[in-house]
Amino acid sequence: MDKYELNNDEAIEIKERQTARPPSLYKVFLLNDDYTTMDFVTHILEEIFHKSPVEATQIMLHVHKNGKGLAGIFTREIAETRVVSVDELSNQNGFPLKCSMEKE
Ligand code: TYC
Repeated sequence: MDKYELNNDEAIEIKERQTARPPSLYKVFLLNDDYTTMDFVTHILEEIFHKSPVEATQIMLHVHKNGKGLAGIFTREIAETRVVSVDELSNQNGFPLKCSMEKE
């Protein structure tokens, strides 16, 4: 962003940054639990995270075995929206499925 200051009747341009900073990225992880069905987790990965059926199944099994797994990497607002969508769809279907967000 440029800033303009008046000095001796002249406008002096002060360059504060040469280039725009790229947005921070956030990892969204799905968390394992004992109650959500494997089918529902796979459905979430396909519908909310746009994974193929094969990849969705692989991620779901990874979460089931290891406790958590990467669903995707997004800018902050998109990551927050995905987390809320998982929460809403899980609640509507009576599952306790949760996800978490971590800044990269
Ligand atoms: N552990 C669950 C089961 O045995 C399946 C599951 C996988 C749940 C991934 C949540 O994020 C999850 N039914």
